[in-house]
Amino acid sequence: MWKSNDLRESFLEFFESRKHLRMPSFSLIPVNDPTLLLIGAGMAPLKPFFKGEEEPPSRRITTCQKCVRADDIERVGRTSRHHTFFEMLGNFSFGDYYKEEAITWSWEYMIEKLKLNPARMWVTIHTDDEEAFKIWKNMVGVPPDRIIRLEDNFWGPIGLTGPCGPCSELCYDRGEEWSCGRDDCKPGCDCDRYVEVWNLVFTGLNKNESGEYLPLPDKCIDTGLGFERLVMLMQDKKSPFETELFTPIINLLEEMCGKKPGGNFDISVKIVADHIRAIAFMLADGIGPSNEGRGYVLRRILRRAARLGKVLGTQTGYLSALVDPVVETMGGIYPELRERKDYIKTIVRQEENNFEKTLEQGSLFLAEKLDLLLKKGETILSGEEVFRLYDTCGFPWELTREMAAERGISIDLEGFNRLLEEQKERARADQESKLILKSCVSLNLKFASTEFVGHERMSVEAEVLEILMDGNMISEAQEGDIIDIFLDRTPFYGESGGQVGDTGIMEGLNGNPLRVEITDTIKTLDGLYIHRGKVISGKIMPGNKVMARVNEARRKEIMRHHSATHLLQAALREILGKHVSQAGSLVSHDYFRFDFSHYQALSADEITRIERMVNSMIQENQPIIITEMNYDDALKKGALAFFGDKYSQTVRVVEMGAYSRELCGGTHAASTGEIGCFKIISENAIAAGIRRIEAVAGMSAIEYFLKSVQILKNLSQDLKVNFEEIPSSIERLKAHLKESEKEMDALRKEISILRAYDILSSAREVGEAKFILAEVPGATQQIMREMGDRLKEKIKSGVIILASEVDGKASLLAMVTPDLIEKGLNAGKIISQISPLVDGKGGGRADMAQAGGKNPARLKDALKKAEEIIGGSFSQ
Ligand code: ALA
Repeated sequence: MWKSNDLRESFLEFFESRKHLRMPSFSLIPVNDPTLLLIGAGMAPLKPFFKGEEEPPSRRITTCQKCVRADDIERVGRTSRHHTFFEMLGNFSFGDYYKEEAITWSWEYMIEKLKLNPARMWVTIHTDDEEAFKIWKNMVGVPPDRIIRLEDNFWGPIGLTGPCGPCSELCYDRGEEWSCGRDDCKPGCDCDRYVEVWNLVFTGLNKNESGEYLPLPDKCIDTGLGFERLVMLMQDKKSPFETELFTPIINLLEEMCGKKPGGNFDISVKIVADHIRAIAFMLADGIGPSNEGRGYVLRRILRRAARLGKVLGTQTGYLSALVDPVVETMGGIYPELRERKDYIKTIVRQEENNFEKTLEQGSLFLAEKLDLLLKKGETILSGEEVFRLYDTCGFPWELTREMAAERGISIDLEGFNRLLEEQKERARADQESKLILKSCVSLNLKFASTEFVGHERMSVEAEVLEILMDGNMISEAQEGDIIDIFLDRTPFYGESGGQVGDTGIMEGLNGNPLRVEITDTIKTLDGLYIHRGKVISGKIMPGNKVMARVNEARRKEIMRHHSATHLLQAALREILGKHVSQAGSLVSHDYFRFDFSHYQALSADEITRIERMVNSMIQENQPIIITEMNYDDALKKGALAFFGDKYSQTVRVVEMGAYSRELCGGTHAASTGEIGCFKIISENAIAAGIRRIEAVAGMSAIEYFLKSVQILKNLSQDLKVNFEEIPSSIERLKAHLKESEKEMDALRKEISILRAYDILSSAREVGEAKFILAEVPGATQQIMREMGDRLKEKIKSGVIILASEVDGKASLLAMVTPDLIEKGLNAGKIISQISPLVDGKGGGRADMAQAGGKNPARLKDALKKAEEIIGGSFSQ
């Protein structure tokens, strides 16, 4: 029987022997593709190669790609073909071979290599694809009645835009017993009889932003063979969950919760086994649970699994325990799982704990709402409620939907989305305008790229190619206009890879008085540079020759900060561990931030050690060497390649002595010494398991130190001590303050005693009992209690009601002696009856109760009411 590892290997070898370059799986995080949240197909990371935007390292590539798809999450566990995490085997051709090879090789692999029974194979093609029909029939020999034409055999694009085309699928007939029984059950049916194992896409089109399908420069092939399904077939199992990919997880899970046959037990177990793989792989690739984007996908999957765990009867901590079998089964193929195992487990554990709290609060709240709806006979939970659960309890809407559905109630998703949108709108507007520019494919520009000379030079003579204003092409711009300029070449670095865009100036040549102040530079996904700026003088039009000059001082500071991020990353990996990997960054001229995976806050000691290490790397003054090389060679040399870095056939490797070697397209100082100085200014969490360091380098770091020293100097002058004595001096002041506060408290007490005596004299007497109702302006709740206690000492029997106003707020206090409690008086009840008069709420014990309120103007009314209550109950 085929082992899963051997199967994976046999596929890759099969295509290697057909001259394909085997590449390791790409990260689950898409690079430079704002239309895509996660990698969900083998071809997704290769989009630029299909589109001809980047040169592939080979015209034939084969991979086993990690994929996550969360759109069909509800079907996971119920069918044998839905998974959130799965592996996709694929062979790809970029303008090399086409249908004939793709089809015949797929057959050869399935029938000759894997020895699957050809009598059980069916194929589907796109309705109009005569070419594919002929190849299947004549070259492969599939009987025509087993070639099914399907209208929807058209694949892609993945994400909003990208390569796509008609496809052809290989299906394996598992036999009558798997059929749904419908008369028209055949390949393409939704049931489990005909398993679609391999999808061959004849990728000839690209869908653009306007929704048009345009031919790609070259015809390509993209195939996807579902690995889990293949293992299922080759091991003759009922579903992938019974194969060795899942059984170690399922066995442990059943051991933890005790097998409970019947009900939804089996399905829940499968869902959890599926989800834990997605969780482990996403965390390993540096995605941290959060409320945005892919972080939210992860959080949703994690919370769903955590909740199911509760249903299955497991203990908290069970999810993190399930990470072990995932790492054991898959860690050999995907070493990132092994490297980050502890990190993954810690984050899962933290999320589980947090979710437990959320779940308790949210479930109670939701149950209440659902009860109410059911009572009223309604069937829809409003968008506002769903949003409130999401916003205040961190409840994913999908979970609300599931829990509501369990009680026959649906949710107003539209209303929820509207509220969510409103909340995000403002923050997004800015980001969006940049994104549109970044992916400006709809502009119809007549040129394809901008030559970037900014690695070597800070100024260059260039030609203006196009000018945009508010997104429209214009033929001329005047003084005062804010415009976007395209040049044939530029020294301006365009915002990308975390580094901000350059600013500077463009000036006319040959006496042309033109002057444009450039305030930002953006790089589009197609590699065009957009210079945004304001015309200060003269006119600008396409065809003008200009001198483009980067603000050099600012750029040099940016370079210092960028180089410092590399040293920081090296130091973090040295001091915290190799699980640290970059999760994002922003490099500016006056500070930078660096996001990375790590499970807990850094200690003060760790921060100092990191700062020392980076500064000593700076002082070593190692040259910063940048080389262009082949992507594979770079990885072989151990260069760190991270999210946000662009991959292509040739990559830039930035080396700083022996400390750091990273793939990076940014601009850098010439040597580490140029960075000058480094200081961390803050460290905190931005998502579970993702930390953010903000730091300064170069002149900004010097300024930071100068400013800090100035503050110390001022302090030392104020305190009249020298620097070293400042802490002890502050300690003394603090002790002094505490002492004074104590004295003040004692004085307050004394005053309240004196006032209590005063009040006592105003007490009304009924037999043995004394009734005290008094306003004590300025008395805090604490003082009122003191006064109450004093008064109670003085009277054997009675009721005390005090009312005060402090800082515009009302306070009330009631005390009742035990003998009167027996007679039916109750301090708590009095307070709960009188506090509404001052817009307050309160209550307490029978002998003592307090309340605050917002309306002190009605304190007198409250006292009056108290008098009535007391009088009333006493006379009873
Ligand atoms: N890209 C194709 C798929 O995912 C092969 O099915």
